[in-house]
Amino acid sequence: AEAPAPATTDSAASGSRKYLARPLVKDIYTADPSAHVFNGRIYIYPSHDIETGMPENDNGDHFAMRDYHILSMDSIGGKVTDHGVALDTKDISWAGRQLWAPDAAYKNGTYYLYFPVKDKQDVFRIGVATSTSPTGPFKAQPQPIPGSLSIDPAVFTDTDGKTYMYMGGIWGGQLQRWRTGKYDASKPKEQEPGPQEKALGPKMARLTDDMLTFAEPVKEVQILGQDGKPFLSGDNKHRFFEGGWLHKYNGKYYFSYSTGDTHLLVYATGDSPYGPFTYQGVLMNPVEGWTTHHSIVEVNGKWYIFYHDTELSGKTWLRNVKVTELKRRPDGSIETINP
Ligand code: FUB
Repeated sequence: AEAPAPATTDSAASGSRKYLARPLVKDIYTADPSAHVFNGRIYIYPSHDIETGMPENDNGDHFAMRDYHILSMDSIGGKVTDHGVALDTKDISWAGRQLWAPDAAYKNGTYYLYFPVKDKQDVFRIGVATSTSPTGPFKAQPQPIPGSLSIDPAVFTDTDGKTYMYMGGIWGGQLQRWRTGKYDASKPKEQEPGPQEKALGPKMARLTDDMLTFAEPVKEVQILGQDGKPFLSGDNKHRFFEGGWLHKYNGKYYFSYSTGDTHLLVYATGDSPYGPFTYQGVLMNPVEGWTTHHSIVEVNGKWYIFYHDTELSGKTWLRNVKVTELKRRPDGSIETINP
């Protein structure tokens, strides 16, 4: 049984395109929407933005979120239900602060919520919580996933049933602090590799069959330019910053991500969930707000991108999730969205 629905927002303008690119909920601030279709219903796993008065800085201290609310709707443009608190930092024994962008998966009767949060030493790790309902409440495992690091978990299950997690983000996401394989707290955001060095890539690993741990050592995902060479760190219109997402279309794997300080969503394609992925182009031009974070999902044969901007508040740390259609050309390439 699903948790009771404390609030509903009728964001629909059924039968028209009016609902697209409008905030999906207005009574709470939401961001980083990871959308999935479970049993024919659309579930959105977003961050829950709140005002905490933390100063704004490049480490993202002002993103001091404490819990998750899961949203659902029966169709794109349908009524959006906010299912209330699904997981709270106080119920994660190892957590310190900052509950950032989550993702979710389903297997054999259990829903898995993957979440990044700083541990008590202020190091981002990725945890997993389980529930028999897609809307929770979720119960967190007593430890973070061993070997997990940084932020923005995105979980992809392939057609053969194997599940992979992609993760990572630079600057406040701390990826630059893992360059030697061990966490080095003395590395501030300025210690991204030098502009002529290879950019840092996202990380990935296959999950074990029980979905709770990694089945293999964490690897770096290779993202290559059209010339077949990896992007340099100084190439900030193309290099990975945060917010990776993997989807599959016509047998190809599409890895999309945010370029952060150049405010773009871009995508690259490959022939395996492990990559390498070759850059193809811009998915979405900059939104209102510092950056956006997205997911891509197929609903009834059409493809949609869920993302956020700051339309409701005008503040970087108080965001609202939206959805719009993703259009592909006959060759599978994606048309750039101007939000
Ligand atoms: O919501 C906190 C962080 O902001 C996310 O982890 C990033 O992807 C960015 O959206």
